[in-house]
Amino acid sequence: MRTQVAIIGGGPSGLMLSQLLMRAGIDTVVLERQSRDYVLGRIRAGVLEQGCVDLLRRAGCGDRMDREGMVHEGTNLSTVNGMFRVDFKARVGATVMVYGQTEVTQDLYAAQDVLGATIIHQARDVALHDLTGDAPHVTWEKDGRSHRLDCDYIAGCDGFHGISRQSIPAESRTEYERVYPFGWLGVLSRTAPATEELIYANHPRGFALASMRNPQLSRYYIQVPLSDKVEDWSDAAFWDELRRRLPAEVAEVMETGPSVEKSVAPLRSFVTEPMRWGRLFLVGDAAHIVPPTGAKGLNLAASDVHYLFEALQAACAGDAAALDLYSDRALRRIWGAMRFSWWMTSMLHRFPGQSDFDQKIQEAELYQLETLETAQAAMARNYTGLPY
Ligand code: FAS
Ligand code: PHB
Repeated sequence: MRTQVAIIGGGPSGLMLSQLLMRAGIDTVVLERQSRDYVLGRIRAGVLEQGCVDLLRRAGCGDRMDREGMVHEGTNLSTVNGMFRVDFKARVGATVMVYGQTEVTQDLYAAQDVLGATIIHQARDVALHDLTGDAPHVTWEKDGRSHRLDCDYIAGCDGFHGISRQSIPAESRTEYERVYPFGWLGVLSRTAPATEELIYANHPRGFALASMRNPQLSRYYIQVPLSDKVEDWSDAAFWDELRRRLPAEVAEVMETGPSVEKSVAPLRSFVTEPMRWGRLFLVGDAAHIVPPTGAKGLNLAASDVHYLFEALQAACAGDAAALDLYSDRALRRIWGAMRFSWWMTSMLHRFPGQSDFDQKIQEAELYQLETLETAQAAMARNYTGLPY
């Protein structure tokens, strides 16, 4: 087999890149380790920046998002002193789209089907070869046989646990990491959202987040110790703890119900540099991870895709110079979102052993956000998306 761009990973990064390249007349093959149903069964991000929304529309995948997605002009934050709102529209003239990653992935798969994309699922033992040579290629196992795909370029879109980042020699990679001493317990429930917009709650018992997928589907999170497992939390215990952390006026009237999905996710900040090695280009979670507090994970994957698509389009037309700029260009925006996600996480969570001074600094940070328009503008600019 031969293609122009081999894409490792059939999550949002891989599918978005394949869709854009195919629409530009560039041939791709996507290699995905899991089944399609498995990929579509994941519950992850919920908030799309304007840049991600624009990219999905540009890829011809925005129709259902525009019909079913919810445009949010601001968000709420709460402390023990009450709840306040940051108005994105008023501060920076921007909004976000609330539309689940699961739906985004479904729309991308549907669009790829229309284009007749080659997406090989359950590709096992994917390996990358001759990345700095003249014959880059990918091999994998499937149906008891070995397969080979020759290509011009390889996009590593295979997430944090994928093979692509590991295919860059360790001595040629610099990795930056911060692991947070807590996790998020997330619940999806077929209940009406507690409020029209999200609530990020800073509480002495720990962080909580009230989010949603649509008017009948709510998504909630509470900070839990790293040692907690899903089976440690009954639905009743979750709802009780969530109500203790949300503002009383919200907790008293919110609808609860059985969880349709419940999971614990660890939180980390991670970046690997560079994002290019010969003919291999890392995209999305393969290169970076952010704590979900800033709703940046999926959105950073989108800006990586945007930059790499533009560079590959030029390279396939004979101008490979843009490929040399990809890594630095992507990392500039990645570090901006890395900082914001760290800032939101540091401001809103209870850190084990944090001092009274740390607590007062969190309260001062939140008070500035409540009372200073310039502080709100900075948050609004970062939350709705730094420029591409
Ligand atoms: P993904 O991990 O989504 O996709 C990588 C794909 O590559 C997967 O389908 C995987 O099966 C495949 N793969 C892996 N190894 C392979 C191999 N060797 N060969 C072939 N295929 C391989 N972001 C937010 O903004 N908000 C959130 O609330 C949020 N919650 C999250 C919760 C969890 C549990 C996780 C893990 C992530 C969460 N994220 C969140 C971040 C998430 O949305 C990612 O940013 C997003 O999935 C990135 O997309 P990809 O880069 O495509 O990586
Ligand atoms: C979600 O709805 O899953 C969500 C929203 C905002 C975040 C994180 C997760 O910051």
